[in-house]
Amino acid sequence: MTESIRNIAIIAHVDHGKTTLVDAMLWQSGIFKANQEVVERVMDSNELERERGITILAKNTAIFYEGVKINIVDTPGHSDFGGEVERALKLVDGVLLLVDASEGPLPQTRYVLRKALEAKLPPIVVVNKIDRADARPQEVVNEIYDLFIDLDAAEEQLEFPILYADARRGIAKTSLDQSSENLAPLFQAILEHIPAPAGDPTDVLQLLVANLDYSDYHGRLAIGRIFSGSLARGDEAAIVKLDGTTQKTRITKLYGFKGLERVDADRAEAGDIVAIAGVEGITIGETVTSVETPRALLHVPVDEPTISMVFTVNTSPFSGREGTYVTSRHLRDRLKKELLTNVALLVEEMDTTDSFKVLGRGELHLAILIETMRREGHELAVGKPETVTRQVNGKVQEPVEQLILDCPAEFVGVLMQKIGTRKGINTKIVGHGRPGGRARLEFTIPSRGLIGLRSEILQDTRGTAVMNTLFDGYAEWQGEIPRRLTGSLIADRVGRATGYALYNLQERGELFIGPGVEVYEGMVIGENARWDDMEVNVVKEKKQTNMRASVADEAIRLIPARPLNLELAMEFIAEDEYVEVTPQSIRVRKKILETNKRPRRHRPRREAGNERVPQPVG
Ligand SMILES: Nc1nc2c(ncn2[C@@H]2O[C@H](COP(=O)(O)OP(=O)(O)OP(=O)(O)O)[C@@H](O)[C@H]2O)c(=O)[nH]1
Ligand SMILES: [Mg+2]
Repeated sequence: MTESIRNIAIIAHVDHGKTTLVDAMLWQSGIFKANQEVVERVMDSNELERERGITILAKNTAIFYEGVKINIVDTPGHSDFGGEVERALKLVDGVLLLVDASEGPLPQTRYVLRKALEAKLPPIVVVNKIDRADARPQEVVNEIYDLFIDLDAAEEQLEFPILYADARRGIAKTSLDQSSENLAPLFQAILEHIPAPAGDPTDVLQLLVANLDYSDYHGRLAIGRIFSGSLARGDEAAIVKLDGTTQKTRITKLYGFKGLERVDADRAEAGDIVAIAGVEGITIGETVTSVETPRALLHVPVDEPTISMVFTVNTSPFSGREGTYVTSRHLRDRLKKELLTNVALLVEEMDTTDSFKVLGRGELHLAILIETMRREGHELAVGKPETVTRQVNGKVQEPVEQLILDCPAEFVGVLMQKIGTRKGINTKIVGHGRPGGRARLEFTIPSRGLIGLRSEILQDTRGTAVMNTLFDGYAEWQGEIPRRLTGSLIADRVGRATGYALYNLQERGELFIGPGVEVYEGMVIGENARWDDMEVNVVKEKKQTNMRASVADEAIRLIPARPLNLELAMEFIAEDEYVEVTPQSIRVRKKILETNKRPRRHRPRREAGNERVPQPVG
C-alpha cells in the first residue's frame, strides 16, 4: 500500500463538466500561481479539442492535497471515444462519476459506469452544475441509484458518497444545504473513499503501459502505472510484448507528473503513474517488468469497432496541389502510427495496396482522425461509412444502438416517422411535463440508421433536439434502410465555376460551391432535388453579346452555397462517391470520374416522409 497516492479517473456523459472540474482541482491545489494566465479547460490541450469544446483523448495530471499525490485521469464523454475511457480505467483505483444536475444520467453515463463497475472501481458520485436554473439534484440522485441497480451493482458499490458541485466556481459540498467555498469536501472524499493503491514496492516490477507520448530528445515515452515493485532511472528492464515475446531494455528517463508538467524523477514505486523513456517499439497494453523474473500483466482488449470506412489515396485531378503526403506509402505509415495510440481503432488491408479499411467506434471517431491527418498535410479520399456486421450461425448480425432524443413535444410526430423509416423501434416516450413541453423519446435502431441522422434531426427541429446514442450489442440484420433519396449534381468538365452557370443551376437543387471555385469532371457540386444524378456544366460563360446583357449579369442573385464540411460530406456521400480530403479542401466526387464510364444510378424505393427537399435560403 502506498498511503500517499490516490489514482482516480473522472468519467461522465459528454459536457457534464469533467474538464472544468479538473481546472478547479488544479487551481485549488496550488498548481498555478495566483496571477498566472490559464485558459479554461486547460486539459483539452489539442487543437481539435479546443475548437470543438470536447475532450477527445484521455489525459493525466497530478496534484498534491494534504501531502497526498492525486493522479487524475480526465476522460472524454463522447461515446465515440469510449475506448479512451476503457484505457483510462486500467490506471486507477476509483472514479468520480459526474452527472449533470439537470440532465441526469444519459447514455454515456451508463456506459462509463458499467465499465467502472465491471472493473470493480469504487465510485464517488458528483452531481455537477447545481447552479443551473433547471437543476433538479434530488431527482437526479434517485435516477443515479436506479442506474446503479439497473447495472446490477454489488451491495458495497451502492454505498457511494455523493457530492454536489458547481465545477465552474470550484465548489463542492456533501449536502445541498452545507455552505462551502471550495472543493475541500471533494478532496476529503477522495482521500477517504478511494483506496490507496495496492501493490508491494518490494515485489517484482510490473508496469502496465496505458498511453504513449513522444519526446524530441528521448524518443518514445510510455505512460503507465506501476502495479508492483519499483523502478529507477538507468535500470535494466524487460518489455513483455503483446505477442508474448520479451525484449530487454534500459530505462533512460523516468518522469512523474505534477500539474500539466512531466517532472524528472530518480525513482518511482508501486501505485504511481509515470512516464518512461528507452522503450522504443513499446505499445499500449505491454508490461515493463524485471529482466530476471519477467511477469506480464493481463492485457484486456477494448470493445470492438462498429463502423468502417475505406481510406484510399487521392486520385482526383487536383491531387498533390495542397498536401505534402499523398502516396499510399504515406497513408499506410500514418495509419500504422495511429494504431499505436488509438486503442479502439483497427485497420485492415484490402485487395489493392492503395486502400485500407479503417474501423472505429463511430463517425466522429473516424472524422477526428481524418481531420488530424489533413492538418498534418495528408491528402486522401474516403468512402461512405458502413456499419461492421458479423456472421453468427450463418446469419448476418449488425450493431444496434439505443437512441435517446430530447425535443420539444411538437416535433415528436416528425421524428417518430423519420426514425421509423430508418428501422428504429420506439421503446419509450416520456413527456417531462415541464414548461416548454419537452419530450424524451427512446428507440433501438441499427447503427446504420444513425448515419447522417444527427444533421437531419437538427434541421427538422431547428436545432432544438438533443440526440444521444449508446451501443447496445448486435441484432439480426434489419433489412434495407432507404438510402439518400436525392442525386448529385456533377461537373462534366474541368474549369472554374461561373456565377452565370450556377445561377441557372440553383433551381435544380442545393449547391455546395460558389462562383470562382475550381472543379473537375466527376466532382459533385451540389445535391440534385431529384433522385438521379445529373451532369452539368458549371463553367459556362454568358456570351457577351450586348451592353444590356452584361448589365443584367450584375443583377444575378445567387443563393449562398452550402459548403460541406468533412462530417456533412461523410454523411452525404453515396456508395459510388468519395470525399476528397486535402489540407484546404473538402470535395465530394464520383468514384468513377469520367461521365461516359459511370454506370447510371437505379431509382431508389420511395418512402413517405423521407424525401429531402432543398430549403429555400434568404
Ligand atoms: N452552469 C455550470 N456549467 C458548467 C459547470 N461545469 C461545467 N460547466 C460547463 O459545461 C460545459 C462543458 O464542460 P466541460 O468541462 O468541457 O465538460 P466535459 O465533461 O469535460 O465534456 P467532454 O470532455 O467533452 O465530455 C462548459 O461550457 C462548462 O463551462 C457547472 O458546474 N455549472
Ligand atoms: Mg472534457
